[in-house]
Amino acid sequence: MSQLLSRRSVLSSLPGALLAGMLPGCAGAPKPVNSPSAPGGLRLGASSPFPADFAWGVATAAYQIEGAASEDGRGPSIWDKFSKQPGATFEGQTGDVACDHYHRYREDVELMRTLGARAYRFSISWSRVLPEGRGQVNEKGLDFYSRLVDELAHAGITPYATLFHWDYPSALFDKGGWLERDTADWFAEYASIVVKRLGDRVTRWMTLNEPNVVITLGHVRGIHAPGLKLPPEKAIVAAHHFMRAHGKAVQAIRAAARPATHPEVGVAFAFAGYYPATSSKEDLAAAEEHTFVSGERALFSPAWWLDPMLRGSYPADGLSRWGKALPENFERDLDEIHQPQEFLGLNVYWSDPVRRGADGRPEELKRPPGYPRAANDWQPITPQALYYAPRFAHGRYQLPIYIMENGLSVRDQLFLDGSIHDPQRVDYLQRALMRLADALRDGVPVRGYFHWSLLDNFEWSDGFKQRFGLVYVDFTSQKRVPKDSFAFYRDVIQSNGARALAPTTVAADVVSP
Ligand code: BGP
Repeated sequence: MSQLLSRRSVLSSLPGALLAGMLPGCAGAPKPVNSPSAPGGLRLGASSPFPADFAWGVATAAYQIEGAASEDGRGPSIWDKFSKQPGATFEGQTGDVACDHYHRYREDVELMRTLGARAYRFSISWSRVLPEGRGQVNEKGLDFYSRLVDELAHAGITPYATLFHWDYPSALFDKGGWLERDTADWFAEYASIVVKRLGDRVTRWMTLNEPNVVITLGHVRGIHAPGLKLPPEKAIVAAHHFMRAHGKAVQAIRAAARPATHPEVGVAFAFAGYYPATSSKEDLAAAEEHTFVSGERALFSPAWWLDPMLRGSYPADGLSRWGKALPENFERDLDEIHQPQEFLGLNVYWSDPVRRGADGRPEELKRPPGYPRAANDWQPITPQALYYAPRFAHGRYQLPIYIMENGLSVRDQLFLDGSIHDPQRVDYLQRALMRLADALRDGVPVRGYFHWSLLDNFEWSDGFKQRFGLVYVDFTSQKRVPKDSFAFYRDVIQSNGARALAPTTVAADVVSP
């Protein structure tokens, strides 16, 4: 079942209670809108607003690229187990070998050096470091990350490390996983071990990647590991523990890091916000308001997760719907969850149009038939998300923003001339960066952009079917071939963004706003 269900169809297939009030209210065709500072149509020679120290980067995650699943003492994670269940992933594919990055990391760092990447976001496999999730440390596992970090230093690339990118240790899942309150302490212990070993060279840390996706797809819909189909009331408890794990890990990172290294800590959140259907002030306000509604869709919504972490309280609308499901005395945990962070990481792939409805409430709109989409179907082509997500997130949380993931799945193939031509990705990347530039021009402090992904990789329940890389990977030979988008992004980085804003005729209306 699972691989046929697109992961982003999540919102339309949640259980009844979560679904109510979430479907598009109307099929009215929205008028094209342009971002406030950048009218569509012809753009000529816009100047680059990207700061000189902008973190131009690429992103990956451990289980999706490393392989070496049972080598050098690594313990199993829930993804090792889940991907081996019949029907769980596309064609039964697993991350056992993936991109074999564990053995080829030097080659991959060299690719990044050629790209001119200034920063690399990768994740650490918890069960490679602690095969049982806690207790005995696997030094060989830590050594791998230490070698990787040294290699990055040689190449002049700044490491941005994520401590948890979905591969929860199986041994701890057997002890209750995110439903168990102690999971927060287990995670903080692990964070401390990693930071003690790598913190002399790694100073940018993310606690969690997309906890809202883990809970929604892995604990409610069962299409991601661990494959649970919990009632939403239980998932609310698991989400609360996730937030406590975040808070405790932030404290553990700061305690384990040497203060002189000035560690910066944040979270990477799947930020699926909304954009205004027209350029009217009313629609802009409706889109912003709707982005932070939690209520019925609490488990996926930014406010449900980020308000406790960054403002110290659950949002009122979500609380009135789900308050009874929260653990007793949950208020006592809020100080622990609410920790100072240096930045907010957003993973931005798409967003939906909203206008101010006739009844004064925000109203979601359907897209016109034939609206362009990525190869994975869940991602409509909406580069304007790169303007509105950082703008709205910064407006509410007042933190510097990083785009920690953004990219496009394309049906890439090797052409007769030996190259991988991926004009869709090049076009998308340019449009996305133009919108991000608009956000910077409008004063949003965006500190970096990480393209998902460096390499084609194991895309969770879609296996190797979805290709997101700037580098094509032949999964039989493990040969890497940089795509046309690699060369484009290299030029973008070299020109500090100017290449993406170079004189171009933009058919803004092709993808509406
Ligand atoms: C994000 C994940 C990434 C990556 C990306 C692409 O949600 O953080 O790990 O997988 O999405 O999406 P998918 O793998 O669903 O195609």
